[in-house]
Amino acid sequence: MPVLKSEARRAPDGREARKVSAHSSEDRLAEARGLAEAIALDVREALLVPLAQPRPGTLFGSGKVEEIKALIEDAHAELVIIDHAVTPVQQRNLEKAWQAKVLDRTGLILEIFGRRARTREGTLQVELAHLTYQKSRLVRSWTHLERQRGGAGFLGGPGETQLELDRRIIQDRIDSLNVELEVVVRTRELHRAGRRKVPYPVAAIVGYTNAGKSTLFNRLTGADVLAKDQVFATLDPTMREIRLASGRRIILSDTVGFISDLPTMLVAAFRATLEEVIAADLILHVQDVSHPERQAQRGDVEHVLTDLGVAVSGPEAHLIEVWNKIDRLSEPERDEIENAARRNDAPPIPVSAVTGDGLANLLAVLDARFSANDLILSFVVPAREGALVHWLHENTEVIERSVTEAGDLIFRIRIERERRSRLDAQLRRAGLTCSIAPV
Ligand SMILES: Nc1nc2c(ncn2[C@@H]2O[C@H](COP(=O)(O)OP(=O)(O)OP(=O)(O)O)[C@@H](O)[C@H]2O)c(=O)[nH]1
Ligand SMILES: [Mg+2]
Repeated sequence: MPVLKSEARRAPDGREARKVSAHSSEDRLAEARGLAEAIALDVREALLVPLAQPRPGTLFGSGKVEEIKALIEDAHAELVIIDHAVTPVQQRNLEKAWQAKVLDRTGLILEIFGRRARTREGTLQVELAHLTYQKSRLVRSWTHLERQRGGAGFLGGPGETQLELDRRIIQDRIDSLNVELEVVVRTRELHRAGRRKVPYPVAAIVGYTNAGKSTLFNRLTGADVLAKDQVFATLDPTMREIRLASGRRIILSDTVGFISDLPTMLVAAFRATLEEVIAADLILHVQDVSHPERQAQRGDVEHVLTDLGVAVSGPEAHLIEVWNKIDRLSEPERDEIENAARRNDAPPIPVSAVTGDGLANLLAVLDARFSANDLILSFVVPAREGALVHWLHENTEVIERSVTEAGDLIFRIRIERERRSRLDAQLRRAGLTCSIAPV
């Protein structure tokens, strides 16, 4: 199955493309191959097709269409992936000319996400993105090929069979999905609110797909999340609690990776998941520094974060860059990276999630960041103050609790500085005005 990478500087309908990708053509082609392989497609051929003047009807000129047709026949390919936007008209014409199914970048990414979704929320989000995509392409008509196949698998992703439904029916389904998603998200938020009763801050790991987010997550939490040399290995967010050297507990979260030209409908559909990231107290932006395209990948991630309203630089930013895979660098490259990290205003942290290099430093930085705001307090609570004892357990981190001879309780707790006044109010209510003594 050929993977084509067209190099058009203009969108297929002739409008100026929104931006020229910062990634090199070869890298984009390799990435497209990786995307195809992520859903176990057997890639027979992968080639770059220069595209000086995209044709509205067929994207490529007639000579190219013929040339590719020969390739498809030789390879017995059933599917052609074009790593570029393809209009519904172009798709239909090319499918007819080639007698093969044509998929563009957005279609392929949606397919991968469809296969990876595990949770109810993930499934709903992917279906929503699929339908939105299909709705925007409703003009297409169906070739005999697709009618014959159908069913599950590649041609039967969520909603694929609904392509022939009219816009209104698709819209109805989109509306009901949105309602269902809202319920799922609200339930999750309730859980989150429950979890946050003990106020552990959250650090969210984000980054380009395959940067090593899950490997780092596993290493730091002792979890066993799937980490694989494959794009979009992770789709659903996972959270785990870790305890730092100072005793400070935080929650680490691992989530879906980003990719260049992430389809907007996918970002929109995953908004609820990504909101976990936005709500995090700290973002760890994991980057594969051994990747030739690391700067372009970093730009892509920052672009998505900015779109989501997350400040990536400046005083507002609560983001730390984690420069991963330093074990893959040569000695001089590694020195260069470490020097560059030191020169930076908000110093990035070079690590290797595989060898464990730099992780102690990363944990120390997290500890300093999260514990800076903590107060550790000790005080005595009379045994009769059951409500106060309950409140302390729900709202602070109880480090130690012991009982005096008289049966009163000695508490040693950790609380964030900003919450001190709430604690004072609770103590006053119990008539314990000046019993606090920092330890
Ligand atoms: N050499 C080396 N390989 C690493 C390192 N960290 C991760 N990897 C490898 O990179 C590949 C991707 O790792 P993952 O942890 O799955 O990456 P991810 O960012 O979670 O990827 P997605 O969930 O697919 O977005 C795996 O083959 C890891 O073994 C590292 O520090 N050094
Ligand atoms: Mg992952």
